[in-house]
Amino acid sequence: MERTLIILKPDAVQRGLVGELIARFERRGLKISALKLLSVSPELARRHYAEHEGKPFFDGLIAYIISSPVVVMAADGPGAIGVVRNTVGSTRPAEATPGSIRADFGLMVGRNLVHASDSPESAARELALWFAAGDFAEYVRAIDTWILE
Ligand code: D4T
Repeated sequence: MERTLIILKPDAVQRGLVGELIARFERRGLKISALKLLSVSPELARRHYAEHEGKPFFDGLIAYIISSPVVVMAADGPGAIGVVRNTVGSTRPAEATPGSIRADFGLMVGRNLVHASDSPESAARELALWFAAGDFAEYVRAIDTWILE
């Protein structure tokens, strides 16, 4: 079972899409193991996006992510990291596959609604950045036998 980090970015919160986007992950069969809404500090934003420091879009990216609260969650499931990336769609909404979140709700790369970890290493780093160990709920869903073989 894998665990991945998902951030519903400020545009998702401001546009009232939080419930609809979480529902997509739930309907896929993923299990929420942590969930919170918070205002992001510039320090946390810079640490999260450290790999992009120095790139031309970095300052705009930080300004965007701290501009309004975000909803951050951990989702569990077999192959969860890849499954969530596919559910979210390509970085540039204009190139995303119809049916993915970014294609269905977005137009521009700087307003692409959702972040999702892109590898096991990123997931481990990002989960530790956004959550404390005690934030995760370990539980069984009665419905799991109808989702997991
Ligand atoms: P995130 O990290 O937000 O899930 O997006 P991706 O994983 O899909 O894409 P990324 O790391 O390559 O980019 C991070 C973040 O930067 C914004 N961005 C990216 C941008 O504003 N302009 C650009 O040219 C690129 C490449 C969008 C996502």
